Amino acid sequence: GGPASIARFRGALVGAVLGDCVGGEFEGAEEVPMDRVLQHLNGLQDEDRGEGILQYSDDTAMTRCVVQSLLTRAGFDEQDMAYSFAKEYSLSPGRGYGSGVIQVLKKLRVPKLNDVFQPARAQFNGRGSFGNGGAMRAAPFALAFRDHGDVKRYARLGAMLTHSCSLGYNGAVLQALAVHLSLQGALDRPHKFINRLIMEMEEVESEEAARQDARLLKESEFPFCDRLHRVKDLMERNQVSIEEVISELGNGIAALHSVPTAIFCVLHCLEVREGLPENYRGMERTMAYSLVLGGDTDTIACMGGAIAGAHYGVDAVPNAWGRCCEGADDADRSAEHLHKLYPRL
Ligand code: 8NA
Ligand code: MG
Ligand code: MG
Repeated sequence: GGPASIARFRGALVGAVLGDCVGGEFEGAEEVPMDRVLQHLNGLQDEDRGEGILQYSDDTAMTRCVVQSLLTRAGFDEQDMAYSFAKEYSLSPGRGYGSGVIQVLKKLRVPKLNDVFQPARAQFNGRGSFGNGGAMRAAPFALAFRDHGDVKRYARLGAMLTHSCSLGYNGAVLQALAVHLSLQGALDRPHKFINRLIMEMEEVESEEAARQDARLLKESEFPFCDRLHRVKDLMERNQVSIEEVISELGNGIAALHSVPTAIFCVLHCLEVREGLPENYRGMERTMAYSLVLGGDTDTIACMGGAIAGAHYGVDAVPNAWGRCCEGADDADRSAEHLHKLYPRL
């Protein structure tokens, strides 16, 4: 489809659910052999698979809250979104939430809380969380706002409801921007795409709060820009090993160690790659490649799935895979609703 087509919208949200559901199998695993990944993915083709449906985790649970809040409030409403996260957690606490964020979600379970950003600010002795929990749910902001300034602004605020450290919320800004650009067709020119992200993040990371958090955590001055430059270096190489990707970009639960990784997975898998099945197309390659990296596989595949889905569109998601994932149909319908509301030029 063309820029911001309905197929791209649906691909973004279905791709995110797919990544979360198929990635759950390997979450926290240190090393994941490719044959185990392929076995897992091939199992999704079985019409009468015994394992049943793959459940979604916190990534999708919170993404659904973001979508519902953006739709029902027709825009960003921090009180509504915060309460929606808290309610979802209390109804379904066993979705694999990070151990820190649970405390925020419990405090947010008060309707009409005066300052909904306060519980997040109290995390980790006032430093705030740098986990990828803000980034994992950032895709819908790219589907609700057309202007890239709005995408940045609201992705940031939406993440700050649980992640007040700039290394947490700026990961959400980066993820939302990647989905935004992908929706516009920007992945047709991968080098331009990565340069654009670097340029955007240079502006984002020059803010004083970001500089201060980077210093405090002993990161480089522009941590996300630095990682995006590494993504660019890896893109320019013919051969890249899994070990190098992990050591250069990371595969952990920090936004800094997972958002640039997810972006790299998508970029790397735009082309046919050795070691991945020849019958796989871009979407399947992105999923398989995110899983062999190990670590926070559900979240990396979820973020990569959203960016890749916005590029390839929903038709690139194998039907059998979609049918195996809890919440895929729902994500598909939500994407249609968001597309109807997407501001027209
Ligand atoms: P979070 O805000 O609780 O952060 C996740 C974890 O990161 C915390 O529990 C801490 O260990 C650490 N952390 C974050 N900020 C700081 C800080 N300032 N100082 C010290 N430590 C810090 O939760 P979240 O919403 O960011 O969750 C992120 C991930 O956790 C998601 O991938 C989600 O799926 C989940 N999760 C991951 C795994 C895994 O093995 N990778 C397992 C279960 C849950
Ligand atoms: Mg999860
Ligand atoms: Mg995770």
